[in-house]
Amino acid sequence: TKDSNGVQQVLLRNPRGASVKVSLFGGQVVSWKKENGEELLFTSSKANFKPPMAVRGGIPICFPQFGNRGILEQHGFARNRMWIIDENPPPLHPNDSKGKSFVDLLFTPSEEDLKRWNHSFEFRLRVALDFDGYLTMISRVRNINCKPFSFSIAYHTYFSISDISEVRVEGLETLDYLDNLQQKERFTEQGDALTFESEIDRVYLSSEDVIAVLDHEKKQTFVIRKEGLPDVVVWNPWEKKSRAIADLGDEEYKQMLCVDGAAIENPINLKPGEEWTGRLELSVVAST
Ligand code: TA6
Repeated sequence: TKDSNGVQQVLLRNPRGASVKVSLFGGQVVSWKKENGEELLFTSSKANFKPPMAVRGGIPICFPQFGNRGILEQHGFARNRMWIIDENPPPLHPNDSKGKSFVDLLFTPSEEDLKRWNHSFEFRLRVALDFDGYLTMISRVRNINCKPFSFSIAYHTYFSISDISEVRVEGLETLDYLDNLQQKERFTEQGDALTFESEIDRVYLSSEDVIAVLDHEKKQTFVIRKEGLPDVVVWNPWEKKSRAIADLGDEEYKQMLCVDGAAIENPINLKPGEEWTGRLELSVVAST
């Protein structure tokens, strides 16, 4: 299918009617629906679907840089580039295909990109939807025999929630985190579950556990499982910052929360020919 700007999208469906839509622009998941058609990812009503900016919502991939402390644009360039469908990807484990509908995408740097970030790599992304509606994203980044390089990565996941003040996040309780809103960077989470009453912009470090995003009103919980992605970004712009974001409605911060599987504190270093794999699995379960 194509979106309103003629950008190609791939629609994945499972036998129960759940679906995932992936845009070739940015390799961005733009929709993940339950079998009852309920959309699970947030997309801003003011999102602009015209390249070269990433759509505000879904799951933009921040690569090869997270944030704006580096030589590249905010969150790197992968989300602002056209990807292609990878017709003959190197095989993954059979479990990554069995009973799933999936698409394999490929991103390689353009001449322009190489001028700004002179490392030749292949970024292969598999997006898969399984029988139970689980969404899995597997990233494989390979250093194509150039000098060693390091990168950061985040699956910038905009969860659709009913009301930010009714949401809790479990699994981050005792972790250290870097706070993007304060000068002194590193803190340790003291609380039990994470709740929200103001802007939050943190990177929780070395989270090995499963993360749960509990939406009290919808009585459902997003479950985040990840491998190779030790950090977790938690972001909500809240009211003041939302007004400064052109492609986000002033009140929409109430219906979104970003909880991103990421590798930020310790960038991934690849020697020539080496490949890194990062895996994110999202599911949603009914909860009381
Ligand atoms: O979540 C971390 C963060 O860097 C925030 O500071 C905010 O800028 C957010 O990402 C969105 O970034 P974007 O470039 O997509 O507007």
